[in-house]
Amino acid sequence: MNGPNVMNEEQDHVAQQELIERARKLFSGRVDFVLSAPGLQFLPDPVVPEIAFSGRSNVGKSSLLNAITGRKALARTSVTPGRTQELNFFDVGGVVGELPDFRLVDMPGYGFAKAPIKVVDRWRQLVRTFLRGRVVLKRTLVLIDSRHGVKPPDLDMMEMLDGAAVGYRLVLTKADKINGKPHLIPLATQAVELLRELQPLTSRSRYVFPGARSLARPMSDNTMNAALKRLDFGTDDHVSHGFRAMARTMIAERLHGVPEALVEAQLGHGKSGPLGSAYDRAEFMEQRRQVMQTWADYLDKLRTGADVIPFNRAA
Ligand SMILES: Nc1nc2c(ncn2[C@@H]2O[C@H](COP(=O)(O)OP(=O)(O)O)[C@@H](O)[C@H]2O)c(=O)[nH]1
Ligand SMILES: [Mg+2]
Repeated sequence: MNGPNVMNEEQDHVAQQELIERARKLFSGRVDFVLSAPGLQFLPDPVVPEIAFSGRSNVGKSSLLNAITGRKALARTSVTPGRTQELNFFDVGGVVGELPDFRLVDMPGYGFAKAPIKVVDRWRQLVRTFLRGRVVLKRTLVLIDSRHGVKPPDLDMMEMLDGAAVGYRLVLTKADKINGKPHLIPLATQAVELLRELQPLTSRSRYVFPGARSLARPMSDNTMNAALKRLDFGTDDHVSHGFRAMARTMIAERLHGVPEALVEAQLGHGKSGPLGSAYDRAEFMEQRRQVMQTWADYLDKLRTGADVIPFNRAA
């Protein structure tokens, strides 16, 4: 019955083991620091494929390089952000004295808060020119701190990579430092519709909710509260966080049959105990999606004062 699938899984597993073994052999061979290039005139000749590691200062580039190559201190890991302003090259594979199989490139970090404009400009110039002109650069890894997610400087980096037509993959670091689990919010069809309506109005921004003064920044935390104020709700009456509390109470009181623990899980309250965590898993996304849809339909009903025919478009 499950023959073909089992075969595929086994084949995948074998293929993966072979890859892991090849990587182990490769990295137990030559991995040598080549040079540190503070400017483009110092780059090694572009003669073998290169894979670059990029990310904010302190995100864990050097640590990842060390972990992949199995060396403790190949790339210097530092706790002083923004100190390295060089492109560091490492030969991997092959015999010393001959060309390596490929090179790894530890790129200078970005996003350091207190760097002078001149340093940032120099960084931008170096990285952009490197990305544009480096034909042997096959792939770039963009490291993202899992605790903070994608930040504006990371978007800048991805846009530079897009501009240079260099393919990239995101790597999440410091996952061991995350407290709790990521919080997923399924959207009701109405919410998706509204976002689609909004898109033509904000497509010049990279953000779904750009700032009022600058499209280059996300909306401020206070914008929703300011909007409520303009609607004449004083801060004693209502603040944006109150929508959560309102949902919590009204779903329990007015929408019968929705388990309390499911609502708690959807709000990310992550209560401990057998009930609290029962729904806090990916398998319950369908139930959680239904709660959000029922809630949205109920709110529509309050607004129109009558039952609404639910949207049937796929979210
Ligand atoms: N807990 C934890 N610490 C990490 C991880 N990756 C890097 N670090 C630490 O973060 C700091 C900066 O790392 P480093 O590799 O120098 O970052 P770089 O500036 O991007 O090269 C060091 O203290 C590392 O030990 C990780 O996955 N988990
Ligand atoms: Mg480093």
